Amino acid sequence: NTQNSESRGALIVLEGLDRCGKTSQSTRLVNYLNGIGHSVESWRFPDRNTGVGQMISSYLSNKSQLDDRAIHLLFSANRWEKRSLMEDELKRGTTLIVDRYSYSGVAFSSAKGLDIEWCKAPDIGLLAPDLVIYLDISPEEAAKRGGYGGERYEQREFQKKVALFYQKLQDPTWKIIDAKLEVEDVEKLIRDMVLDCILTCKKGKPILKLWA
Ligand code: FDM
Repeated sequence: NTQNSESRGALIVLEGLDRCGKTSQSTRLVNYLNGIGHSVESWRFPDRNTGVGQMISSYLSNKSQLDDRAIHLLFSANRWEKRSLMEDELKRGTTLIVDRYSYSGVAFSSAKGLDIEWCKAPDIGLLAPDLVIYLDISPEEAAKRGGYGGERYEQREFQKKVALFYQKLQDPTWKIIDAKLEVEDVEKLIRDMVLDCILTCKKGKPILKLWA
């Protein structure tokens, strides 16, 4: 095994309001990185494939009702159940491009009126992202993009509140991109940030813990 123990992959998270373009940007990014020979995987939270994920999915599609705190903890558990696999992949040198993470967890639950510190607590100690790319779009602009789907939370007034809580979560690992730019321009900005981050991680930047 010639893999240098320091040559790890990067944990990169894409965040933003519904319809900011993060899912299509994440697909483009993964294709690009694959094409230039990087070891990369596309991830997303919630991961609806686990038992916990199925409970979350049923809640989001309004097929079940859950207490606000209970669903918050399920979203967090859904990240914890993937934590060690994520760490293994990073140590193996794989870069993970993750569509939503703890910031969604805290922003969406806080927007319902739960205390922000209470919301952060269960995610303390998860793997900290090396880079968070926030695709910045106003709730008004997002709503213009063909309307929202039928899932819970896909409503304009609620998205406005979510945007305010995202702002409170910004830290030095965040890079903010204007999501109203042309798709290709957003893509180019993301590529440059990501390549830079991958290099820093390769050079031995340690894996840190979130909000610790
Ligand atoms: N969401 C997502 C949360 O409320 N908490 C979380 O921890 C996460 C990861 O779930 F409305 C919300 C955000 C969104 C919904 O997300 C489902 P996708 O990206 O549409 O699957």
